[in-house]
Amino acid sequence: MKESWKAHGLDRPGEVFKGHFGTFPTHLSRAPGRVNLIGEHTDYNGLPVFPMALRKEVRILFRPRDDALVRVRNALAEFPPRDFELSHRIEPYPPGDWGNYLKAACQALAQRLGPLRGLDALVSSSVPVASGLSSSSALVIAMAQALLAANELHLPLLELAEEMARAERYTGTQGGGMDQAIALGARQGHASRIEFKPLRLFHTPIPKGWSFVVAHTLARAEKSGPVQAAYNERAQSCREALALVSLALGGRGEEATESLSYRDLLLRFPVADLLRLGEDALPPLLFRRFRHVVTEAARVYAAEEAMAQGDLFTFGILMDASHESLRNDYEVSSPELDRLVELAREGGAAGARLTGAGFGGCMVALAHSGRAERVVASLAKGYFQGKVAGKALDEVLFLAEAGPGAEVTVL
Ligand code: NG1
Repeated sequence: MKESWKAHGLDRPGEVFKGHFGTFPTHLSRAPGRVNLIGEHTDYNGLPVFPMALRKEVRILFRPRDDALVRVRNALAEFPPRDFELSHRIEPYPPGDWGNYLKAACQALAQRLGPLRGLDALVSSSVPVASGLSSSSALVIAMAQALLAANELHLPLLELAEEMARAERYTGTQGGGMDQAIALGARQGHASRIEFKPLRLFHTPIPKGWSFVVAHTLARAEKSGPVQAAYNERAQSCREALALVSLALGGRGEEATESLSYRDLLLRFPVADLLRLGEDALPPLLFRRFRHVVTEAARVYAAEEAMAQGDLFTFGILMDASHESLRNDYEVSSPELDRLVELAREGGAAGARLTGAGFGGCMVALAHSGRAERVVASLAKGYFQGKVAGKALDEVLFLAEAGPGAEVTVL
C-alpha cells in the first residue's frame, strides 16, 4: 500500500506547492529509503550487499522551468529553502548542508548531459534522517529522476545508479553504491543482492512469515557531519589492508599486483586461507577490519541462500554474526545499537544487527511473523518507553515492508 501524504507532513501537497511557487506541480518523483539486511561496509570494497527498499520514501513534487534555475523547498522547516543555478560546476554549500545532496545530483547530470532546464520542487520525506536508512541517497535519486524527467531525458537504471553513487561523493562521503542501486532497482516483496563492477541486482522473494523489524536508536548518525570522518577512515583502512595482503601474496610467489581487489581475493582463496594470510600480513587493527570485510561478504551469499530456502533460523544466525563482527572487528556499533539488538533477541527475534553505516542510526531484526509483535513490544518497553510515544513511535519502530524502486509520475 502506498503511504499517505500525512506521513510526509503534508495534508494538501499541491496547495503547499502553489503557496511556494504560485502554480501547481506537474510531476511527482519518489525514491525509497532502504534497510540493509546483511552485507555492511562491503559495497565500497566492491563486495556484495543484501538490502530491500522500504515503503518510506522521499517525494519531490516538481514543475519544470524554462531557465536553468533550481528552486527547492522542504516540507520540514529544519531544511531551509535552497535555490541555485544548474551548471557543470556547482559550488557546494558548507559541509553538512542538505542542499548539497540536491546539488550532487544536479552537477553530475549537467556534466553528463550538458545544459539542462531547472525546476521548482517541494521535497518531503518519511525516511528518518541520518538513521542508516539512506534518506540521503533517496533524496539524490529522487532529485536526479526529477531533473531527467523535467528535461524529457532518460538514463538506463544501472547507469543512473552508478552515476549517482559517484555523484553523492560531492557531499564528502566516500560511499559505496548500495543505496542508489537499491533505491532505483528494488523489486516489491524482494530483497536484492547487489554486486558491483559491474553493477548487477539479483532479487530473492522474502518468504511468507518473515518479518523485519526496524528500530532507531534515536541517535543521529550524521554522515554529512562527524560520522563522515570515521566512515571514510574505515574505507581507507580497507584499502591499506588490501594493498598489504596483495604485497604479501607477492612475497609468497603468487602473482601480486596493485590492482588486486577484494573480489579477486575471495575468488582465489577460501575465507579461512584469507584470514590466515591477513593475520600474518597485517597489523592487528587492519587485520580486524579485513576480517570483517571478507567474512561479511561470505555471509551475504549464505544469507541469500538461506532466504531462498526459507531458512529463517540460519538467516538469523548470520545477522547475529554480522553484528558481532561490526561491533568487535569493525567497531561501528554503539551501546544503543547493542541494546536494541539485545532487546530484539530477548523478544524472540531469530537474529538482529545494526544496519547502515552504524555509529547510531538503526537496528534491523528478523522474526517469524507470529513473533514480530513480541519483538516490537520488547523494544517499545525496553528502549522507547518514556522517550517516544504514539505516532512518533511508529516512525522509529516499525515492521519494514519491501517496497518497489523509484519512479516518476505525471500528475
Ligand atoms: P547509510 O548509513 O545508510 O548512509 C552508508 C553508505 C553505504 C554503505 C553503508 C555501510 C552512503 C550514501 N551510504 O549507508 O554505501 O557503505 O554505509 O554498509 O555513503
